[in-house]
Amino acid sequence: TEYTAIKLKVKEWSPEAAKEVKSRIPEDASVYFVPATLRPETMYGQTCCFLGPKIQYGIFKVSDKEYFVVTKRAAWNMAFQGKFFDQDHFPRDQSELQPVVELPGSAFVGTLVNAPLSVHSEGVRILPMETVSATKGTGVVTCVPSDSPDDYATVRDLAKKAEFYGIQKEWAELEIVPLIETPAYGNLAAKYLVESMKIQSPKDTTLLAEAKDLAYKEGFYNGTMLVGDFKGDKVSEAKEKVRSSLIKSGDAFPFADPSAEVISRSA
Ligand code: ZZB
Repeated sequence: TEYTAIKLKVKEWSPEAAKEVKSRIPEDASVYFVPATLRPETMYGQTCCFLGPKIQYGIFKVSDKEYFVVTKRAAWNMAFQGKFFDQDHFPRDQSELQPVVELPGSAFVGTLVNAPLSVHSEGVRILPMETVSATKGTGVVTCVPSDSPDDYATVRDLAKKAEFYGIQKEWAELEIVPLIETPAYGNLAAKYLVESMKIQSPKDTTLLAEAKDLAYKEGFYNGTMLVGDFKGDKVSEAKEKVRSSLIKSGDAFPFADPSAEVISRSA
């Protein structure tokens, strides 16, 4: 699967992560959470970024000034795509690729990051999502509740049970702005599908997989951009343009996940 990896720069650590990071990462270095997405054209609508609370994440050194937060598995894949080592050096063993810090996703919850292109330029929070897969992409998932049914169901649940999740309710309640107009599902496809299919919770995985498939197809084949530099373009055309522009600005890079479990479709 060919993803776009997006760089979400840390603005303020959660207290738990701050303790671990303090002595190990230089003050002047930038640390990025790096979600892998198949929908770069939806980055305008990012409202938070998800980690699996029980999944282990590493902070890996890219250069003196740059660090990435991803799963070890993703870092290993990135190492073969020119990250972390000198150009011609391919690591032979995972022991060559040690994280500077290793923590479960739960420790990062509450961290404030800058999400490129997002209308929420003040930043978005790292939040927990139980259904993140440790063996797909980077294990980091950027949240676009307008167009991803899983994300819509999850933020709704997080806001409803904020205390249970140990988060501030408002972190899960950033405004959901319309990004894409579709003939079948209106301009908030995920909300429409979750409500009309009566999806009750993020655990309704069978229905959510079906909703995701419908949202992908309708968005890609029939969607029109409502925001951004390519407003008015068909999604099928805007997708590649937004991707190129994010890569050109240094806010993203191509990332392949050859070993990802393929769930329902090919990109
Ligand atoms: C932003 C986004 C916006 C996404 C959207 C989807 C949609 P797929 O199709 O199964 O290959 N994702 C990435 N990594 C993981 C993970 N480790 N665990 C759980 N979810 C993950 O999945 C690719 C999409 O699943 C990615 O694209 C990411 O969410 C999420 F409007 O990024 B996406 C209709 C979907 N819309």
